[in-house]
This record gives sequence, structure tokens and C-alpha cells, in this order.
Amino acid sequence: MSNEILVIVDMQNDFCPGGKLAVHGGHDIVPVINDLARQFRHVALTQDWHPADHLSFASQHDGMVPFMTITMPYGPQTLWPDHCVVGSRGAAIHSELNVPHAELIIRKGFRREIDSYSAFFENDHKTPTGLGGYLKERGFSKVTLVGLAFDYCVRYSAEDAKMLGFDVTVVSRATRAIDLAGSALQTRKSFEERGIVLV
Ligand code: VGL
Ligand code: ZN
Repeated sequence: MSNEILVIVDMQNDFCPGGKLAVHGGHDIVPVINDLARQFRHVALTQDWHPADHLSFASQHDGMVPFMTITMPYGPQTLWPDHCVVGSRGAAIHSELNVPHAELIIRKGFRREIDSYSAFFENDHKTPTGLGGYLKERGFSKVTLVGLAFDYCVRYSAEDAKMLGFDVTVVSRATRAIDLAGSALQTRKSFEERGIVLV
């Protein structure tokens, strides 16, 4: 339908097996997403896109290793292995993702000082990426989310979309979790509380 859009989150090499921040089974969902995308007239993609010295990288902090949490001016920040560096092969969209009709690719996380899990707002929950305005201006009211990772970028994108007033659905067979410290379960609970539909 013309008021619905599929948003495919961060289907990039670095989040797939062999990548720098591989999500278990991340590549298994590529054919699932390809099938689903054929059922949508409108599709947008997101792309995690970090400078090589991004402050979400553990390598930028003395004595820190990936998956530790630090406090940034905007709140807690999990530290990650270097990933999705601007222009790298790891940052490229998975080569088997087949969505030639995608109408937008929105990049996020390109400012060194701040990470952006959500496709709508950076991790300060204030700085917009522009996606919310784009979707509203195009007249979309229903957003379906798939991709990686369920408990990070898909989660925060879904929550922000709901907060912005969109009807939000996440398709569980077309997403996979990183699952740090129970984050996948927390994500399912949060969706239930907020009225985000998980199918
Ligand atoms: C993501 C951690 C860091 C994601 C991106 O796409 O879920 N997770 N950068
Ligand atoms: Zn990232």
C-alpha cells in the first residue's frame, strides 16, 4: 500500500558472519528480506557509517575492549569493535541483498562524537537523522522494520518510529540479535509495552 514502507536496517557486511561485528546468522536473513521486499512498493535502507576514529570504537579508548560500556556526555555507550568504517568493504550493503526498488539509503553514525543506533535520532535521542521528516513528507504512516541488529539498531529505530506516531511492525524472521546481557528479551518486552507489533 502507498502509505507503507519497509525499512531495511544495516544489512552490511560487517554485521554478517566474517564481518567485524558479526551477528549470529546475520546473512541467513538476506533471502528472507529479499522475498519480503518484493511485497513492498516502497523500501528504504539504512547504513551504519562511521569515521575510522569513531568514539563508539573500543580502540579509541585506553584500556577498553569491545562490549564494555562507558559514559558519554549523552549517556551510556557500549563500545564496539571497529566496524562499518566509511568506504570500507565492511560498510558496504550485503552483495546478495536484492532491493533495486529501494528509494532511499540513509547513513547514520557519521559524527565522531556520537553513535546512532536509531535510524531516526542519534544516541542523544535529540539529533534527528532526517528520516522521520522524510517519511512524513512522503505520506507514509506505517513502517515495517527488518535487518540488523534486532536488539540495537532495529530496536531503537522501532521505538523512535512509534514515538513519532508511525504504526510499527518488526518481522522477527527477518532480523537477528546481538544479544548482550539479555538485550534480545528486553527488546521483546519493550515492544510489547509500546505497542510495537512483532510478527
Ligand atoms: C549496530 C552496534 C553498533 C546495529 C550498529 O546495526 O545494530 N549495533 N553499530
Ligand atoms: Zn555502528
